[in-house]
Amino acid sequence: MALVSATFAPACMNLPRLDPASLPALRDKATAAAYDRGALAPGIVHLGIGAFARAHLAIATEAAIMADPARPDLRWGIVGVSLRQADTRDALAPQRGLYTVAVRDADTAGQPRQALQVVGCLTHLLVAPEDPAAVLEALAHPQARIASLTVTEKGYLRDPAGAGLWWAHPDIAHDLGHPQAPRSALGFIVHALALRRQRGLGPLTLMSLDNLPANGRTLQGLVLALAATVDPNLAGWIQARCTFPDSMVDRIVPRTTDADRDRLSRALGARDAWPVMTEPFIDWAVEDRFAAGRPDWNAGGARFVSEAAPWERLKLRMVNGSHSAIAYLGAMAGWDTVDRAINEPALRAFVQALLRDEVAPTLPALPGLDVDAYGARLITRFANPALAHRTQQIAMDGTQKLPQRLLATVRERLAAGAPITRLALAVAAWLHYLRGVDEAQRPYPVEDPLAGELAALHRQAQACTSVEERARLATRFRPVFGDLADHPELVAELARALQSLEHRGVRATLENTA
Ligand code: CS2
Repeated sequence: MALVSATFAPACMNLPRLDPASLPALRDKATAAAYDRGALAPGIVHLGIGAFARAHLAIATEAAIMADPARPDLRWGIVGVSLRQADTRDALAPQRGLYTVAVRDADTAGQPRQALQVVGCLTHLLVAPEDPAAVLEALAHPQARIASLTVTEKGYLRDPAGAGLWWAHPDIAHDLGHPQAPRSALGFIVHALALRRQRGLGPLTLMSLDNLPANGRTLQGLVLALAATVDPNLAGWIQARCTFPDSMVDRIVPRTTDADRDRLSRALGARDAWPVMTEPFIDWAVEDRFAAGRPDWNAGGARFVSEAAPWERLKLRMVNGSHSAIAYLGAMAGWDTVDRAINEPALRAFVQALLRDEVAPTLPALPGLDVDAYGARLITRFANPALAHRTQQIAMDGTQKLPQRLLATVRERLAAGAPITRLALAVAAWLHYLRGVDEAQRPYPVEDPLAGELAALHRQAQACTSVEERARLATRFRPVFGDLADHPELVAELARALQSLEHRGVRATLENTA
């Protein structure tokens, strides 16, 4: 399913298309690239060129290119790769890769406002299934220095039954047999690194920008495992020469809607087929371990750190943990967007207490970080009325998200004998969500790479005779709960929360829990 339809709302149909020729006329409405785009080298190949990468990596890269306006750093053009669909390329090719980022929030009177920037550093767009050889060549280009990824949690093909690569996944089997035409991000990386090695080219930095703990090291483990199967010497070469920095990325980037495109195009004075909407906030802590140089991303708000793990933990548990809690509770209660949900006093109080009492105590002290202020700012970010971030969007792929967002915190607190009531309610909200119908009986699809397994779990749960039995059964779902199966306190807390969600509903449960 295409994320955004290829049609335009009629209101902006008469506007000229955004492209290099239309740029000069737009400069009073948007800031825009002011360097020679044609001279950009293809220094970064980005796998998964979705909205997030275009509002985060590309914005920081654009700033880095222009850090010294007298001498733009032209090494860092981005080649954007879509691993599945052609829609991004179809929308942006007629615009020669130009697109607009709208930074949205509300003014002091609560009125939505936006600042527009036309981004120039995305120079090429490739669609992997159409032309896998072009993707391999982009990664094996002599001027490529960094391969970055936002392929979402499920794109790493980690084995749901344990650690390591999911050898049984059909894409892995396919990629081992088709070095010239891989399908997975891992397959492209491994076979492109083999080409670089054969051709005597320099190494790449492989940089994951996904919301996974130890995202770089995780990627490294998976790449090396696949490479060792292809050729043990290749794995050795990668190990010795390439780097895999860990990073924490943070920016809320909801899916662009047709209404967004229309409104943006009218404000810009040119039709942009696929702009990106985001918040003013941006954060990025990345380990300074680059095998072949890097842009001066400081200029775009990045921080280079020696160890990203504490920042990842902070962000995954505070931002993403509470985001997922809001998503499941909000979706069930019919609160369609995050700002709508967080303006419910009971939900806001619940999230504040969750962050303060159950998440913050598990975080390491970080230099210069006031965790209470971080939490307060997060609530303000969630309340941004100009984003309309849909709870159903965040609810997707729960099996891939819950372990690092909520259950890692649960595990630590249980080990320390600390209460988990609010964390358990968030997890129970996910279990409750799996029934596929909200409190107003509106059905929705449960989108998850393990949707089949979840449907089976749900069916088995229906046959249980008590809520305790259902909670215990749920904790045995290994991809999410791992070694927490049958944990008595977790089972008891989940059962209590489920009982309340099912019989009293989201609002009353929250009023009773915060
Ligand atoms: C969200 C994230 O969709 C989701 O799962 O929690 O995309 C979130 O908006 C970003 O990680 C914020 O940095």
